[in-house]
Amino acid sequence: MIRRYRYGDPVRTDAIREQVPLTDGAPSPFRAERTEQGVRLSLKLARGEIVYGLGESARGINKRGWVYESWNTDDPHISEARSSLYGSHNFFLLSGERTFGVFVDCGERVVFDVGYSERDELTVTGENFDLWILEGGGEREIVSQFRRLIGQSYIPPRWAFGYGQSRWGYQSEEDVRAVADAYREAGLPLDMIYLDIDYMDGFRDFTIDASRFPDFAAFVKEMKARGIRLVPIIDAAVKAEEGYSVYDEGVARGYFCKDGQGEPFVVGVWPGDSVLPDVLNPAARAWFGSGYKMLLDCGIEGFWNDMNEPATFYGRKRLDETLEKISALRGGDPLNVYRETAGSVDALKNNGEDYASFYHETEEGRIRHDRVHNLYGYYMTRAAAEYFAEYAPDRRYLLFSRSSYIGMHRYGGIWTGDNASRWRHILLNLQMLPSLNMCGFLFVGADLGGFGENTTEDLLLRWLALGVFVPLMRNHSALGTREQECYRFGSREAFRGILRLRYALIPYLYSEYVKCALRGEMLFRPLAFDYPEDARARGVEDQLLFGGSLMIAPVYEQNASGRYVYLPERMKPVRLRDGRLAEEEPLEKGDHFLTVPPEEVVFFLREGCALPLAKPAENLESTDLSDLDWICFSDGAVSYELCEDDGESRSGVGSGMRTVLVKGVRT
Ligand code: MIG
Repeated sequence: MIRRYRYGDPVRTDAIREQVPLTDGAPSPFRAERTEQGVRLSLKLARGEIVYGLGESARGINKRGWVYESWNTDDPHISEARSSLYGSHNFFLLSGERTFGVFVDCGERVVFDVGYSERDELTVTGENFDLWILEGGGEREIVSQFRRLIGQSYIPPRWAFGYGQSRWGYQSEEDVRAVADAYREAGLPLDMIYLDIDYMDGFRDFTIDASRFPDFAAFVKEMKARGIRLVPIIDAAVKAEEGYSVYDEGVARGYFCKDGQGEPFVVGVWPGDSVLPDVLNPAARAWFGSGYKMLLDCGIEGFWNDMNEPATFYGRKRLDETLEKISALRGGDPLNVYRETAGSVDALKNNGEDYASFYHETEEGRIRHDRVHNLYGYYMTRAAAEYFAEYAPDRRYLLFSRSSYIGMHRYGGIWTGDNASRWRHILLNLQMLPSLNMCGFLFVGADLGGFGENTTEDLLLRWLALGVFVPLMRNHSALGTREQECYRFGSREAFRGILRLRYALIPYLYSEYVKCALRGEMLFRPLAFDYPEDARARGVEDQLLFGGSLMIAPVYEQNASGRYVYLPERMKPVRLRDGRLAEEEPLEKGDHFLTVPPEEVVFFLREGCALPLAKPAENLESTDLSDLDWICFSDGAVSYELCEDDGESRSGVGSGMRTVLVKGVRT
């Protein structure tokens, strides 16, 4: 059962695919009231009730005990203290005596106080929004209902499930070749190398620095011949510079966001003074999307969209005013000068008043940015996806974004932004997975090894041991941090074993992914979704069900020799040791301590289930998907639904479903 209520006058988001008439009256079980902060919905939380959801946000799988604010923000200091990250995913699910889903649909600021101000109260505060309440069935049914409403999740080409190496700082062809060579020499599989902003000419979108990449198309071809695809970054802001064709064209057609006087609003990002393509304007969106052509023509098949919160280092007007203010301070009390200067310079970044000073030309008319702020990354990514569909209608492209909103899950995936090389961030990575899946985002991943700060070998091994199960598997790090390509470390064999495990898992990962996308299901589920009667399972925050057959329980603590795992039923451990997968004796329902050195990976096969495995290979192309091995946990025959589509056409998605009967032998 679905109810929709409207508060204020929300701008259309295009998150929802199906229209449902508005309901009148009180939105039970919420109490709705007008407060100074806006419309406030509230309800009492019962003891033991769980609040799942909110996509990309900090804290646990259960969101209780914190306050979350939907306001897409570029701030690289991710921690549990944060309320806003890069995306806004306003769907949550209450689970307990009552089970229902809630979606707060709007592109402006919304605050979710989930037992922060009052431990037993949940409040949602916003100004203009559609409120959706979904009831009927358990957690999985409600999620599927929601997923039907928001439409089918993006399905990337199969090669996008390979392993990719990235780093902010690869400057040239030579740098990229060196990475490819080192991976090959070390016998480590690799499918992608990502290009960060340095490949561009002066950080100008849709350009290539010819001094570092003299023949880009030839280079793309050369790498592809080695089985490696290059995946360039695209930044949201466009350099404001006369003579640069993207800028000139956009200005001539009025396709950049404008200030109150109708002039392009100037902000600072990597290229210096820049302007923001008005991706909420359909014509401007089509135009910006067509910019990707230049790279597609060079043979590029995948992109990552960055800085699309949109991130701003400064608003140009505010920068000028701030400089004047600072000069006027000269000669004053030094401590005061310092404080005022530091404060006002700091306030330039992602400034809220700047976000309230420029406008979009949408189908609904001229709209101030802060009313649609959380939609910008979504529409930038949609611009690319819509163009790809024009460029090559039946082809799948790899596409993921930093900023997002529900609805974007139909067009691309996301990476979860600038995490750091900290142990806690492995757990955060795990805890976000089910929340993101609920909101439709299946193609997701975190920067493995950590983006900021210096990684260590054991941290990277442990993080990869989670990453092998996650659709977007990318090792990425920031300029100036310790280099963290897998070949930089001593445990060659261990890295090789873990990366090859990824390739062995591709038939399973890909099949489960496609099924979840087509059927509106979650690839990663909290234990309680499958074992609703199990009180222990409801409290587990560091294990997940992965597809239909597996449960994962990675080690995420430094120096741990292993970990306790809770089994909600009898399961069979499968262990990667010395580069080989081995089945272990089944373990009974309950708590078990498993010893897992950093060189090993352990996961669990559910009873009555089968796991298809490819022979480990050097990359996806050389992985033989027709010659599978099977691990089963059953006395008799088990069936498994394998997806064997062509992996690259859009029309072929799902056509390759085949049910395989495998004979199990109970160990
Ligand atoms: O202001 O392009 O999250 O992945 O390496 C930093 C440089 C800009 C932020 C992205 C990160 C990327 C970095 N970018």
